[in-house]
Amino acid sequence: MAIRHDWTADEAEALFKLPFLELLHRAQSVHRQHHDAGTVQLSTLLSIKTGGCPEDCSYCPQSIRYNTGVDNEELLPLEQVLEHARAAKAAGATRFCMGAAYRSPKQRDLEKINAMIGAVRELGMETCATLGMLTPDQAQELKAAGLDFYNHNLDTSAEFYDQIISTRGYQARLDTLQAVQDAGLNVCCGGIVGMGESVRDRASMLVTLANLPQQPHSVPINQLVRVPGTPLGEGPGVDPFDFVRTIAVARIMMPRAQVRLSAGRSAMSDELQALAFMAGANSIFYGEKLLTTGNPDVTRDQQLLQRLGLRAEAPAQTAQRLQASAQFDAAQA
Ligand code: SAM
Ligand code: DTB
Ligand code: SF4
Repeated sequence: MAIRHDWTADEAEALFKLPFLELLHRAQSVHRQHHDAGTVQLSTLLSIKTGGCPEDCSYCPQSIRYNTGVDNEELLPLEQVLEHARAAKAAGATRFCMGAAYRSPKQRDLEKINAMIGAVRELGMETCATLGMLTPDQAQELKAAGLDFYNHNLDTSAEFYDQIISTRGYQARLDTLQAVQDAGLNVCCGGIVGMGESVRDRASMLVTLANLPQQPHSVPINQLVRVPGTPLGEGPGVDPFDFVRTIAVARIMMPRAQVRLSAGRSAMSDELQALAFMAGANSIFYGEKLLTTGNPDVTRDQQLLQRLGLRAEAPAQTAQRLQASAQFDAAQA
């Protein structure tokens, strides 16, 4: 089935407005054409550089502008990062994602991070980093260091973006994504649900993602974690069905992507998470911590997968998936 890059916001919004079970059925059908519906990929996050970020993203506990109790820490030493990666691998994760609270990385930090990437890759895990905005040269450097994925979220629609962040524009996000794609890195890009955006905004963000020259390989759908002290620290929760709808529409519009049920799982029931898998999510963040906030513990997640008869993606499957996706990209180019 061809991948479409000509989605309109009206079409996407119409998907959001389908009766819930109809939408779920369509998403599950697309999911089964492109994926093994019994497998969920596990990614573990580590904040390698926490806090003190100069940006003003309204949702983020790591911005220096908000009083959230998150301290400004140094970049972690290589050995400490490796210890976390080894533990993540032993617990069953196949991807290790290193996050840094940067607007963009400085050259001397990038050199240290390159060494981390090389060492994590030697463990036989997929590597992912999220370090803020990149120049084309920096993206190529990360690729040469052995990076598999770069995470850089659009977070919301172009129309709503300036309500959430004032210190950078949407185009800067798109430019980094282009640099990442040009460097031959796999793109991990998604957004946050629950920041006060409209259904049209959710549709518009997914249209931007799906219509990129190459659709993202990974699409994290985060439910806003309200952190006290941030401008979005208080407010109503999102309707759980609307959250699941966002996953379903992402699945339909980006059939080959790994759609990740990302932040916010600690506040979700097992039944809601099962609905998200039904809607086509096939990846989760796995491990007790996201970057600064909590995540369900591993035994709880292992039990959840077992209760649902789902399997964690095995390392051999991970390698096959990466290879198949590289072949697909080459054929498309
Ligand atoms: N500084 C880099 C950047 O902004 O691209 C990388 C790290 S940043 C923390 C990565 C992503 O985490 C954000 O784009 C956002 O989607 C997500 N995130 C941050 N705080 C969140 C929150 N409170 N709830 C849900 N997602 C959040
Ligand atoms: C993504 O989309 N979500 C992750 C990861 N990419 C870097 C981060 C979620 C952060 C949640 C808030 C925190 O723990 O600080
Ligand atoms: Fe900084 Fe990233 Fe948080 Fe924005 S989301 S404040 S860029 S760490």
